[in-house]
Amino acid sequence: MFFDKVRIFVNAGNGGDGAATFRREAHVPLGGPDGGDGGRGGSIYLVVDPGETSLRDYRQTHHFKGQPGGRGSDQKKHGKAGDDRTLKVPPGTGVFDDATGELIGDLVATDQTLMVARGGRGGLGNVHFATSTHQAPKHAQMGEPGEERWVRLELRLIADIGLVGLPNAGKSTLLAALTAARPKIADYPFTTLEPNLGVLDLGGEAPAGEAPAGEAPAGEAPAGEAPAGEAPAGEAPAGEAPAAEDTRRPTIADVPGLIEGASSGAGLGHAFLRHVERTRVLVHIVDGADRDPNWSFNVIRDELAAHDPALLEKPMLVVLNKMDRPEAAEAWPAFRDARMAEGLNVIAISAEARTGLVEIRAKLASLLPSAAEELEAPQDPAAVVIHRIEALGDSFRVTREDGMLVVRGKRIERIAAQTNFEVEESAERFQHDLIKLGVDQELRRQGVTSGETVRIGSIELEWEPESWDDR
Ligand SMILES: Nc1nc2c(ncn2[C@@H]2O[C@H](COP(=O)(O)OP(=O)(O)OP(=O)(O)O)[C@@H](O)[C@H]2O)c(=O)[nH]1
Ligand SMILES: [Mg+2]
Repeated sequence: MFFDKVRIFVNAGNGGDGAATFRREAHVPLGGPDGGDGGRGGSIYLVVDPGETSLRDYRQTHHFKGQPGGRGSDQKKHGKAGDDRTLKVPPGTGVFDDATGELIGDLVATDQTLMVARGGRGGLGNVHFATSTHQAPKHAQMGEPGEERWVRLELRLIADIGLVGLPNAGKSTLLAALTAARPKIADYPFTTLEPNLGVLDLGGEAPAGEAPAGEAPAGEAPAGEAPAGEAPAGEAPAGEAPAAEDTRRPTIADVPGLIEGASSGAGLGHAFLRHVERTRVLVHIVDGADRDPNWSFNVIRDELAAHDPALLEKPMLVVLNKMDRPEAAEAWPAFRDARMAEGLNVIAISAEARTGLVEIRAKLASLLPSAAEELEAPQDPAAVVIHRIEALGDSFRVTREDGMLVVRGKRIERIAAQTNFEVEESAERFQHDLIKLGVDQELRRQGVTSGETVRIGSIELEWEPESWDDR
C-alpha cells in the first residue's frame, strides 16, 4: 500500500522549571534569590528530504515527543535547552492541523522546514521576582508545556508529467520505455498499486539547430560581468558554442489506473487523482486495441473533470497506444480526427514496440516550460509556507460544563500551567493574575460558590473566596 496520508501526534518538549533558590554564604544565613531559568523545550520540525518518496516512515510510529528543557538551578544557572527534533518528509507534503483542517504548510522544496510544535519556554527563576519590597521571593515559574497537536500529512507527488488512463492501457510500459524506471508491467488491470516515478531525458533528442534562443551560452553575458583580461582565450563566443543541450529533466509519474467512478471513490485511482493535480502536463494513454477507444478516452476525461475541472486545462497529450495491434491501427484515424476536432494534441505509439517515442519526447518538450530553471522551481503558488503566529491574547471565556466552571484563554491557561500551586507565594500570584485579567470577576458573575471546582486549561482548582478576597 502506498502511504500518502497519515496522522501524527507531535508534542514538543516542556520548558524546564525555573529554580527558587537562595545564595548561600558563610556569614549570611539566607542570601538573596539566585534561582536560574529553565531551558526551553525542544521543538518539532518537518523538513523536506528529496530522498523520501512516501510517508511510509510514519506508518508504525505516530507519536513524536520533543526533549524537555533542563531545570534552572542555584547560582543563576540556566537549564539546558532541549534538542529540537526534525522529521523528514518527501517533497510535496501538505501539512494540516488535524483538529481545524487548517493548512499549516506546504512542503515542496528541498530542505524547506516547518515547525509543527513549539517547545515550551523555560520558567523564570526566582531572581526575576525580587523587588525592593519583596527581597526573598519563593516564587519561580514552572516551565511552559510544549505545544502538542495532531497533524495530518498528505503527500501529493511532485512530477512534471502525469500518465493517466484506464488500467492496462500501457502507462507503466510507456514509463519504462521513456525513462530508466522499471515498473511492474503485466497483462491484468491494477498492476500498478502505487505511483512510479521516472526522469525523462530530453537531452538526446534536440537537434543541433533547435536550441531555443533564450538559452544563450556564457559568451553572450554582458561584457561587464567578467573582467575582460581574465577570460581564458579558449572560451568560445556565442556562435561557436555547441548547440545547447536540453538540460531539462522532467519527472514522469505513472499512477494506478483510473476507472469509471474513480472521482467518487471507485477503484484505486481515486486516491491517486490528487497526485496529478500538480503535474504540468498530462499524458492520457488509451489502449488502441480496446473495443471502443473513444469510449475509453471519454471515461477518463470525465473522471478528471469530475475530480477537478482545472485538470482539463493543463496541457494534455493524448496517446493511442498498442499501434502494433491491428485493432489499434484500425481505430486510429477516427480517434485522431475526434481528438483533433476537440483541439487536443494526439499521437499514436506502441510503447511495447517502441514506436512513436521520438514524437512523444518532442511533444512533451514543447508542452513543458522551456527553461530548466522553471522546471526546478516549485510549480505552484500554494507552495508558500504559512507560519502560524500564536496570538497570546488576554481574552478568555468562562463556561459551565458538567457542573464545573471552565475557563479558556491562551494567557490564563499558560499562567496556570506555569504555576506551582504548592508554593503559597506562587498560588497568591496566580490569584492576582486572575483578578488582573478579569477572570475572577467573571467567575463571580457566573455565581461561583465556595469549594466549587474551576478548571483552567488542564489545571483544576478549588475556589476559595476568602483567601482571594484577602489580597
Ligand atoms: N501489444 C502491445 N501491448 C502493450 C503495449 N503497451 C503495453 N502493452 C501490454 O499491456 C499490458 C498492460 O501494460 P501496463 O503497462 O502494465 O499497463 P498499465 O496502464 O500500467 O496498467 P495498470 O498498472 O494496471 O493501470 C501488458 O501486458 C503490456 O505488455 C503495446 O504498445 N502493444
Ligand atoms: Mg501500471
